Order: sequence, then structure tokens, then C-alpha cells
Amino acid sequence: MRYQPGSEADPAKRPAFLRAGKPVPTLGISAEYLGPVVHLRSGDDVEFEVRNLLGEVTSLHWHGLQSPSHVDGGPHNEIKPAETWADTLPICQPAATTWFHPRPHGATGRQVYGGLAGMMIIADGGDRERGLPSTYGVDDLPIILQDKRFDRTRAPVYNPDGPHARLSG
Ligand SMILES: [Cu+2]
Repeated sequence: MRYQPGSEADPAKRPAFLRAGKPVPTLGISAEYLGPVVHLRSGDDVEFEVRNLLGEVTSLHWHGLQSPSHVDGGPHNEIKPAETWADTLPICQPAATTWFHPRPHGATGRQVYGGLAGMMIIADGGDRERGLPSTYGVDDLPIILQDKRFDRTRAPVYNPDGPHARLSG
């Protein structure tokens, strides 16, 4: 899998979402806003590449995965601007819905608030036996909820002293 936090596009053409018809800047991971839903299987070894197009240090942490520390994506796996982090991620846990997000020291909350987050769905072949729905997009619908505040220009406002500051892991 290949991820690209940020965008090389002209700032005037940067991805944005609209509120009352006015575009506001957003961040995304290989997308205009947020990131992809990644489907994985227990037992897989996943080769990944994360290329940082943000213009500032970031990382990509696999939140909820039981991953070895050297590929955990925490602050110790920082990716400098324009650099690529590549490795292999073993998926060694049962079915789960998890997510991934940047986790650079001191900037995690701001980067996630900007839109850098995606979902990972791990399958192990046991959902039918568990009686769980498993047809993605039909009866298995992932939902991401976010709390956003907007200023008078309708731009999202990140408050480092507010509840978002607690997002640090
Ligand atoms: Cu996390």
C-alpha cells in the first residue's frame, strides 16, 4: 500500500471541502480529505510506503494494530518533508476495525484535525460465523465522526488548548 500525506498541488488548487460554498484548506492521505479505507487480512505481511508531502515532519501510526515498535509509526518513525518511509507491517491479530493517523511529536492533534486519518479493517474470515455483516458498502458501513469548529470565514479552527490537544497517541 502507498500513502501520501499532503499534496504537491498549487495552494490555489489544494484539496478543500466546502461550507456554504466557500472552500477551506484541508489535509488528506492520498485523498482530498481523510484517507482511504484499507482492507487487510490476518496473517498478511503488508509492504507499505508513506511519502510525506506536507512540508513539515509527520509520521503514520497504525492505531490499534499490534505492530512491532520499529514499524508502529510513532514519533520515533518520523518522516521528514519529501522523504518516504517504507517497511513491512505484519498483521498478526484477529478481525478488527482500526485507524491510522500521524503521530509526530507536538503536532499530532493539529495534523489529525486537518484531516489526516484513515480506517483499517482487518478480516480474519470469521465474520459470518460471528453473525456479523461483512459486505462492505452494503451492510458493513464504516463511519468516521469528527468534531469541527469554524471561524467567521468558515475555516476550521484548531484549538491547541481545547480537547483536540489530548489527541497524542
Ligand atoms: Cu493513535
